Amino acid sequence: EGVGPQEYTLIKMKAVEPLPPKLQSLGGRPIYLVAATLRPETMYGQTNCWVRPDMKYVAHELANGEVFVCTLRAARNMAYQGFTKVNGKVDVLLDIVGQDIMGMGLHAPLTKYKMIYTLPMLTIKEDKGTGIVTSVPSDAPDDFAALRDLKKKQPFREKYGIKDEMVLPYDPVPIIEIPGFGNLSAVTACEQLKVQSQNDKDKLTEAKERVYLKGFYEGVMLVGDCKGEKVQDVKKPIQKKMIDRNEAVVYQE
Ligand code: A2H
Repeated sequence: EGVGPQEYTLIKMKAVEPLPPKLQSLGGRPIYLVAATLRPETMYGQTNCWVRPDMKYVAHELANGEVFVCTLRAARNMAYQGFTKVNGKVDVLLDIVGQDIMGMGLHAPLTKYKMIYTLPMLTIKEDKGTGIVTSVPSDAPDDFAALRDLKKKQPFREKYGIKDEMVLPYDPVPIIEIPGFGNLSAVTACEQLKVQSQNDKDKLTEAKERVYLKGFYEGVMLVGDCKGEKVQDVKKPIQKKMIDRNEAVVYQE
């Protein structure tokens, strides 16, 4: 990081009607919450989508008529990457905050869950990706800790208007085996380090260090077309499969 642009896969999560009140003026249009990820091969394990309740987002229109929800900062980057009608120009349709799209139903690619929901994550950064993050609690310690916080704390769900059925039925899905960490590496690492919550910053950093590199070199897929193959060999083919189905696009920043 730091030198030259970082390539992300933008995962397109399609809004399911009925739309939340703040988006209702866009009814009938193809609306996507878009999440930047470095791990397209983990999309089999998506359980929810993270948004930050107090963060500003925009709904903006692309050249192809689709509507993307993300930060204005990300929308501006997209406008210089051929996403919009006029190069460098963002067509903002709506200004919203995360809470306006909380508890929203989405269809996400590759996951076994028919519908997933937007849930609150308070540690999302404004200056990275789209401000929308897809959640894979099996393989991302941050996602596991944040999902467990919501599952454990009813008042936390209530504060953001999250219904039990948007959280409680969703469990980490075994999708990648990492030697020494089993098939739910983020859960294993969080247990080893006794991570208490999503705010346990130092322990989460350590948990990530334990699993990410090892996962890249030694992880093996347990699901999908690439079952049995190594993580480092399947990133590109799985990214391509989603792009070909109009479920993802490449995004740089
Ligand atoms: B990754 P890097 Cl399974 N704020 O996707 C906080 N985190 C953000 C973010 C933001 N604004 N935008 C993206 N991210 C997360 C999957 C995943 C990710 C797995 C394992 C590791 C992992 C599922 N969440 O990231 O600083 C997104 O989470 C490892 C760092 O550019 C994105 O990929 O390296 C990753 O951070 C990009 O972070």
